[in-house]
Amino acid sequence: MKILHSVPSQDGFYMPAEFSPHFGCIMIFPHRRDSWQNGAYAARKAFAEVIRVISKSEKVIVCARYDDYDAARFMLPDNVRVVEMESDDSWARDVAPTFVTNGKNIRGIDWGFNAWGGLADGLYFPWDKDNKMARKLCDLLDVDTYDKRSFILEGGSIHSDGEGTVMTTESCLLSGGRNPDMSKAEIEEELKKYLGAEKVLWLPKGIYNDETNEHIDNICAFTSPAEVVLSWTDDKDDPQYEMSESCLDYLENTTDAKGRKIKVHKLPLPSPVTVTEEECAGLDDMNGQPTRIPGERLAASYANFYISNGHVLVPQFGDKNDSTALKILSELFPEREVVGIYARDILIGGGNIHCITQQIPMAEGFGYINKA
Ligand code: KQY
Repeated sequence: MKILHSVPSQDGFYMPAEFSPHFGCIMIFPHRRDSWQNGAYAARKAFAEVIRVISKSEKVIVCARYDDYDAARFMLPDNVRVVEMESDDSWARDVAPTFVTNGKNIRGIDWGFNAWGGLADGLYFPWDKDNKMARKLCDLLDVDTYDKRSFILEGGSIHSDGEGTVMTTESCLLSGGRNPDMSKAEIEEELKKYLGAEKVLWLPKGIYNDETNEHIDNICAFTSPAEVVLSWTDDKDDPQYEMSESCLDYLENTTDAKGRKIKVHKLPLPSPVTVTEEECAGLDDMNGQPTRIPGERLAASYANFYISNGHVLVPQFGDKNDSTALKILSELFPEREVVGIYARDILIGGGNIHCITQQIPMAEGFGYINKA
């Protein structure tokens, strides 16, 4: 594994779309008692279900802390690789490397991670174990690594169509806790250089009360080049309405890197999901402060799905719109099986299925272990 100080796009590397073939997927076994209620018991069951489905069509590598290794090994299928690795929490999307490819090989990007805003508005302290994971994972996989720790970025804040277009949100990437000394134009330039993109789409907003400063992966996702789903509500009294509307307006008035109009499919949101008194009681406090307050609205969205080689794994909330979301996504992914997974116990941690997964693209020059 070499540490690289060159620039991926200049080396011929780019970030492929999530719907392109994968070698596998990285996940982290949950443990943090102020993120996951009742010692992460329910979250572990939900993660295990996600892992079980993904592992049907791609290799899953699960990082577990020393203390959790036995529990992870016991709960997870034999074809899943469990490796011991320390972490602060369990958001592989944000702390694992972003992988780029030149069509033959893959490399990882090691971005800086500061728990979604550092001392300005980050969600926990310290975050040093999480910040080391991308490099450790590149080492484990034996892929060369771009050192970009000077730039704060989480994987959940970017989506790529693999054809030159990357999407993000202004609310997240221009937030004061990430790269406050850089202008929007400078941030855009870094995204283009590191993700091999020619155009960055800046959606103004994300999901209401999303504690990541509104990651793109909760509001909008590519389902194919020039085609996206956008989280949507028709309720004009919901603060989400204006947020989604501003994104729709933006998407309808722009084109992608290839000059194509973007086809937008509205993906209805579930009715607002709020955390209960009982759930809050199951969460440890964080440095003396409650992690969540009963009645707090969680950032529930069906757009936080994961596209594996064989499936699309979609969060479900016990809501009347659960089946509508599955139907819409089934039509958009006709070659994959669309599977709903009850995900309230992941949502309580502050994210969902996409946030706990990070895909490793397929490449002919990479494959250090047998395929799933
Ligand atoms: O949504 C994500 N990508 C991560 C959410 C982190 C929440 C921490 N409580």
